[in-house]
Amino acid sequence: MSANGSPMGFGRMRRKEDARFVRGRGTYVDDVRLPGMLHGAVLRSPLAHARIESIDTTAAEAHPKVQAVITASELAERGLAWMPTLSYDTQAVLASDKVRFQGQEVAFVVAEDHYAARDALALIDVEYSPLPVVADAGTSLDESTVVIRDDLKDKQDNRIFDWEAGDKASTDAVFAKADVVVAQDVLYPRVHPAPLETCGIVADFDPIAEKLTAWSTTQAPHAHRTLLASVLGIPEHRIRVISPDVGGGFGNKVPIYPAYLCAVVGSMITGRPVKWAEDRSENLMTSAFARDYHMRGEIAATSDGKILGLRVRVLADHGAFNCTAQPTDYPAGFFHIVTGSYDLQAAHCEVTGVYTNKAPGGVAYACSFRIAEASYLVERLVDMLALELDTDPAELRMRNLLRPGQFPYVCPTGWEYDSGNYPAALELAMKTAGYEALRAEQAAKRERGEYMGIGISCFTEAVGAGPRKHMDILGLGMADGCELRIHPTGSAVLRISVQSQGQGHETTFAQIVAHELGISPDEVEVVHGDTDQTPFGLGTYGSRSTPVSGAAAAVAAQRVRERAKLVASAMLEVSPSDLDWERGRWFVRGAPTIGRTITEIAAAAHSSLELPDGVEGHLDASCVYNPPNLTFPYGAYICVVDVDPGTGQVKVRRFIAVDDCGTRINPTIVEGQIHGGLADGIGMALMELMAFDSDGNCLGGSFMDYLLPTSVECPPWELGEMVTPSPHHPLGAKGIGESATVGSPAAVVNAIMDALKPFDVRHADMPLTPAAVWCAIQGRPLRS
Ligand code: PCD
Repeated sequence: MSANGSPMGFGRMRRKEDARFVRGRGTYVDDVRLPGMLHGAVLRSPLAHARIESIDTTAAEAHPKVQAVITASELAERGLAWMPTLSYDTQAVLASDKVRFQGQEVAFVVAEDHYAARDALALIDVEYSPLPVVADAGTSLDESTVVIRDDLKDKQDNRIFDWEAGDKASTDAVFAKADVVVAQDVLYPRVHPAPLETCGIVADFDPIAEKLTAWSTTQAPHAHRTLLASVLGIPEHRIRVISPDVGGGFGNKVPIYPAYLCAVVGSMITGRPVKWAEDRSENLMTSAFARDYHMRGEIAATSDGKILGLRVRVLADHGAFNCTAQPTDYPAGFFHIVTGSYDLQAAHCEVTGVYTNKAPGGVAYACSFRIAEASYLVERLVDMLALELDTDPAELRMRNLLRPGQFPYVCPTGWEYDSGNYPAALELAMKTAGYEALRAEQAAKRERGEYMGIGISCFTEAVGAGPRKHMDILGLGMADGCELRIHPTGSAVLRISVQSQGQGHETTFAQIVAHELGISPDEVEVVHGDTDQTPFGLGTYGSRSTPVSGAAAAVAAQRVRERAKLVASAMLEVSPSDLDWERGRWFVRGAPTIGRTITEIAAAAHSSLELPDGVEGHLDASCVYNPPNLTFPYGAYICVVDVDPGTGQVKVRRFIAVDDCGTRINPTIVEGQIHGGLADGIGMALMELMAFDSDGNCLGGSFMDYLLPTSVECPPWELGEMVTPSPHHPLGAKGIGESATVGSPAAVVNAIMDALKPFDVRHADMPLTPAAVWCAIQGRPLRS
């Protein structure tokens, strides 16, 4: 423990950043105010699909407070009417020929204040000719369906890609010999990351230095700078991206949005800084959504419950532009981890991506690139198989879970799982839940006409993208840099490429350095979110910060320690090979009282002490970490619900979550991450939905319609911990940020389906609103 109670490394400590957050002293993009700053607002399309006949901006330009009105034609002069997406598609920055989803950006007004900019939007006259709308992915590939992306050369249909993984022939073979096959259509509906802070930017282009400074709320400042450089044609060293405090990301702040480019152009035109801050409806209706996977799953097994194989077909609705974010070679992200936590012989999955007249996106909202969809599907299928075999779902899982001795395990679709003890996690969850007693309680209640359900989910995540030999995003390899500077007095500053959106990196990354060097985390300042001050790296998403950037920090600190050993050997006049390390100091082997602390060594490294040949002085070190593999956190969850058959109301009574993310740097932060993800899962299972009508009107444009879970819907979480270190991570740590969001929806839905078993309900799609549950009980289709 340090003087103020912080651990000298891993362990519980309060978050350093909260000192400013709880006092209201955070700095978010909307807090940035620059002298002479102007304000931007976006005119958006009211229609989901229409030809633009004309745009008249005369009246808006005449508004006394308006400085500029930008349309696609201004952008075209700068070659910016269209921009590349993260998935090798193009996206209209401002619509020129057509609008292709409701809320699409049509014009950008720059004015003296926010209100004037908004008012002037009403003065722009756009003439639209409506076109037929494709709001349903299921019809997008029909021959008669209108081609949405006729801007793309020779595009004849709405297909974006066909992709497959696994072995079709061997999968068909295991299905042919199976005793039981269960098949089901399962929808993972369109949801939204809905961070509390919406998206925004302050763009400041200095025409003299020809330098752009962009304060923006991004999860990936360095990648944004590189992309801005290539799109805008400004040399990368003359762009500085500053991502100050970020009020939640959840994947929503990975893409570059059209309005960001408009704000930059606005600043170029006016010579003044331009702020654009999105409102809630804009965020929900137009910025990156998640899921929208229409899945057909089949699971094959023997009659005594040995799972043999999995066959999956997915129609992925990507909206009007393919703006999903995932490594280049994986158009469906990491969906092919769909075999989950089970030992099976063969699997095959096919995914077809399609365009519809809906907002673009498809980001990995709190899952590593589509693992949420995969995990939900396999966990539903396993439960339906248990129903079919009339087996207890826990027993069926126990029978098929991977065994500890099977790691490293290569699954049928090619993933190499690093480590785990799955049966022990499920056992612990069952013990914590009191599984047997719960089943007895359920049986007694059923007799009385009370409907209680118990749902299990065993999930596996794959986080920490990723090894450069396997993945990149737009050609950028997924390694992360880090620089560690040790001051003469022994305190440190750590500069990292990733950016916290609330995860507490200023604390945990300081703890990593503290752990390696034996100093207090209070003596380590973490610098992030500013491309001028930090080394290159791909950013924070896919729970990659700890697996990749955290490893970089550990290795850099280990390099400092090795350098310190050489300096200590000079100080003590012994050979480095005679020195041993204990936390915080090098000492002479066999003479433990003779040693030097890191603080003393840091002073000596900056002093006039004669150092051994080849040792330059100072203790600074850096590292670029290229992970050898992903890390595979996993967990076993049990959810207990009570369902009111009269109203369809679901109450989540208990939630037991056993997680294994390897070494925990800060257990308090880890538990906070799990709590957040579990709440997310309850939200998706019970209430979250981005719905559209057949004209493509978005029905989820505010928090009145798009429901988020609150503490009212959440039970007190019951957490259990397992620690199986990752064998290839320098700290043994795996990511945790998204685990609970991946694992929890299936537990909730499985619990509800279990409760409805007496009504012969096998499956109903999320969100299981009271209406959806009531219709399922009545055996009626749900009309939205
Ligand atoms: N940790 C520890 N230990 C371990 C692990 C981990 O301690 N073993 C911790 C760390 O350090 C941090 C946290 O925890 O602090 C987390 O981590 P990770 O897992 O690594 O992750 P990151 O990268 O950092 O982060 C990310 C994530 C994501 S991805 C998401 S969605 C979400 C999560 O995170 N988001 C958020 N969480 C959160 N939180 C908050 N508050 N906010 C936000 O926004 Mo994506 O892809 O983006 O979709």
